[in-house]
Amino acid sequence: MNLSTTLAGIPLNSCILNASGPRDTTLEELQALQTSESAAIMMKSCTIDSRPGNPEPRYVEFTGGAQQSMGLPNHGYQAYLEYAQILKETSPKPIVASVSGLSPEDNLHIIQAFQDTPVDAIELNLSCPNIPGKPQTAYDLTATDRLLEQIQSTKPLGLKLPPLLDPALVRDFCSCITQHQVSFVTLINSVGNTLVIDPATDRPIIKPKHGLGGLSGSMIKPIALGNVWMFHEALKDTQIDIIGVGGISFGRDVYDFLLAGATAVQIGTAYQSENIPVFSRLNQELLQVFAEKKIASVDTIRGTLQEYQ
Ligand code: RRO
Repeated sequence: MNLSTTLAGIPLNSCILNASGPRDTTLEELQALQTSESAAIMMKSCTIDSRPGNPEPRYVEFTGGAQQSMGLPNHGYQAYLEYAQILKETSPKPIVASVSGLSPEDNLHIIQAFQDTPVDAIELNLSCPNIPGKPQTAYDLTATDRLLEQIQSTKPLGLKLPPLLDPALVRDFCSCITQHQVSFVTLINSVGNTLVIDPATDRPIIKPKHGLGGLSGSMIKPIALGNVWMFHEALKDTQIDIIGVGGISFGRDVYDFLLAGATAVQIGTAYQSENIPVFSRLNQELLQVFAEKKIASVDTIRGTLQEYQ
């Protein structure tokens, strides 16, 4: 019995890794991930230039989830080229760059820059909800198609997507990406443009973007799971892998995402609140679920969710 999997041709010793965003911006944070039980090192989404991000308060946790509008704080892509080099010198653990340029040209430039580096894959983030004046690219299929057409990557390329809330949208999206060289989709980014009001002040709890921000944590798990299940249906005859992310707090949650068709999962909010020990806990809990259900491997259960007949 083991938790290993293969994502976009890359062997992973567990199906559980960190999500881009929490605790993956600095070299020190990435080094902590390197020695953790996270199966890979996902780096913070990067832009051409370093950014301080949005004004605070910009992150709040509450029962069942969190809301944030971080605003892409990162050190600029050149720092992550360097961090990947340093990380790879001490360990072969897979490294995934996350690219979130502020324009199609920026994305093409950054993806090109990562080609001659030791990163194992690139996750193109088409779904950051928190940059005022910049809509989430993945909600514009024409723009997405145009961008994918121009990308040339020898590294496996994945797309981080926002929730798509109807099977017809999922089918159209999948018809588009199967025309291009996409190796995996990561489902889902935070649920964007949500509003939480603080009862003590009658104001939004976060400052940026009129109080609108991305919702994450256990309250979004059914949305994420529905997206994985819809994409699994649309992509099952293709080679495109699915990474599930959204509200995973326990081993049982990981198991649910595997049943719905995920090849691996990412941990965001739970990693933010629990830090590095979350990965060993989730691996242990998932092993326990596998043992109880006599499951030998991730491969044997992926996408096997049984519907009512
Ligand atoms: O940095 C952020 O505000 C952020 C990003 Br790039 C993203 O992709 N998703 C999110 O919820 N926050």
